[in-house]
Amino acid sequence: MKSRAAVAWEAGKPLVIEEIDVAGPKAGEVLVQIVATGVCHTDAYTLSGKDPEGLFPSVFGHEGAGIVQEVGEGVTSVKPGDHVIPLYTAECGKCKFCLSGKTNLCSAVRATQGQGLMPDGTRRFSLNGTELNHYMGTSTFSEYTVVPEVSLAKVSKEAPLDKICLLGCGVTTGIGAVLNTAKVEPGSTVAVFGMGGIGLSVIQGAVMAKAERIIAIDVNNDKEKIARQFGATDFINPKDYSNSIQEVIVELTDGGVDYSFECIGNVNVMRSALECCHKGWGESIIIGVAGAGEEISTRPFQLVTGRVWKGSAFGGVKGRTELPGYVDRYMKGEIKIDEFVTHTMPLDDINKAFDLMHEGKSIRSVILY
Ligand code: NAD
Ligand code: AHE
Ligand code: ZN
Repeated sequence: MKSRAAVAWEAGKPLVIEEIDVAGPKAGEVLVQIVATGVCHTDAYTLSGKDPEGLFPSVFGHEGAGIVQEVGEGVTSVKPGDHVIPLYTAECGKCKFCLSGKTNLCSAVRATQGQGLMPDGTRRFSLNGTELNHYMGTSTFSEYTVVPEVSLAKVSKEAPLDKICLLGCGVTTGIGAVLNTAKVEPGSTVAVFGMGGIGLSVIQGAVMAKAERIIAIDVNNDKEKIARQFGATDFINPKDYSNSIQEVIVELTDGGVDYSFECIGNVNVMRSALECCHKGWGESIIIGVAGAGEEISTRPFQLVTGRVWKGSAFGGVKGRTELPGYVDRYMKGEIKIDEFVTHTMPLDDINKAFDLMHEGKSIRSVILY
């Protein structure tokens, strides 16, 4: 079938709207009509050429929601008409990772996913005979996409797809990092670096966890208002200080924070986020994605003296099991999503969504097909 899609032909170049060919779902696969998709910084990161797994040409997008159109042989968990959120972290329930009870990092389709392929090693997207790579197992920048059955969370049909698409990445990642990865306790002091969709979701998670003090840090002063609306008690712009941001935070918090979260993808800020943690128990969670070849560093003494460095992917959330519950909690008013959507636009304007993100003018742009 034909599908309108935004194609990434080359690193660093704008996406091009094309009418691509989408082949039907094979065994274990599902054809989904994407109704809406958010644009996450990770899409911009891969488009920049800094992602070691970045492939061109590709159909990006990983924060979508849609409706099942057709299922391949053997698919039993979803049927045409079901509302779904594609998952870049699959959940097969059978692999070593899923069975461990220790992680959400399912291995069922991850290897082929990173190579831009479906699990059988082939592609479903092409244009004039040229094959296009899949991306993160989701490719939500195409109106019609094919994904593995294990990469779909079936959710309530009552929920608006143009909002719950953000549970496909940003909102879930931030809340999950607080509740699953850090397990923030009531009364905690928390520092959050980067006030994009991820950092604001961390703030939302910290409020849910009943953190007492939530310090938002961003180099863009325009982010202060929304950070406080989400529940930040303090806002700090590192540019306002001559000493390091970790020194500023340690002084402000009588020795450091209980938990910090890096939501930018900057390895220098990752160091600051670790070093602003309290001696003996402070934990720092890396969420931001850094470019190929970049490395983190700190004095080992920081860890010897009790600080802990952790990372979090998709907030440690097992998508098929837990995402339907996140959707229900949104419907009950317990999770905020609408407040993240600062812009909506048709697919034709998708490059504007990237511009707004780079200019610091948006939290989330949602593409409506
Ligand atoms: P975004 O671009 O919307 O927000 C980033 C924010 O960081 C902006 O407000 C910007 O002003 C601020 N910032 C930039 N440099 C800064 C600095 N030196 N100090 C303080 N603030 C600074 O991005 P996003 O969509 O919220 O994504 C954030 C990061 O999280 C990206 O690296 C993205 O790839 C990553 N991410 C990771 C996961 C995961 O599962 N681990 C999931 C989603 C996104
Ligand atoms: N391809 C990159 C890694 C990118 C990365 O870390 N992705 C996050 C999700 S970002 C969503 O916006 C993630 O879940 N990672 C775990 C995984 O299995 O990919 C690289 O460096 O190679
Ligand atoms: Zn994302």
